[in-house]
Amino acid sequence: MTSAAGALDPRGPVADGIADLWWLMLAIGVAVFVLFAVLLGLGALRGGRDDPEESEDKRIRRWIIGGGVIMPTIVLVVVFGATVYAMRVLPSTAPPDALRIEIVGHQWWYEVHYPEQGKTTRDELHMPVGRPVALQLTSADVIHSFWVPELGGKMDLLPDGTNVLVLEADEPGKYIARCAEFCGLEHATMQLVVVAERPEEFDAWVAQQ
Ligand SMILES: [Cu+2]
Repeated sequence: MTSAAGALDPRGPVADGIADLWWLMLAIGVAVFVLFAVLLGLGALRGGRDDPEESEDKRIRRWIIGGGVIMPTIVLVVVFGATVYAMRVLPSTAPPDALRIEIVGHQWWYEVHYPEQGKTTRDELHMPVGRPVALQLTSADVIHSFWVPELGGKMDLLPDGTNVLVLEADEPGKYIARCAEFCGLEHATMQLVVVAERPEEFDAWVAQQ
């Protein structure tokens, strides 16, 4: 079965970190929206009846400093902290036990090469579950991008360099990697099937002709 679950149904530790950050930002966004909707409602109901004891100046300062400085600072610090934490979850260099896979983007297909296994495939990537894979991404022509929402973030395939994307799948499954950078007429059809399988199944696939 090919999953169409998306980034909010993560199937690996890297995608987990990204999804957690997304939910936190959604929760903060909803909380801020509700708070301001309530304040707006209260303001409308009170109809401009102000506390006569409080000077205009003081009131303005309270809203500007509280709503315009303190609150955004708290939100930004929390989001910044959570982002830094999520970035620590996302490996930027390949762990030593990672399986190395080279991917070359072409108009409009992916060439997949396993240097240690001496295997090459087209538009199909097999990976063992529970082990990080280090994808070395490059392009033979224009800029493409590689994205498996259930497993991790997006990474560009550049013609003049190699980018490394580390992914890991927790459970066996099939996922679609889509090209996420407009690369020409058939960009929309450019995709690759990711087969995450148990290590023994992966070894059997490698052993196949
Ligand atoms: Cu494309």
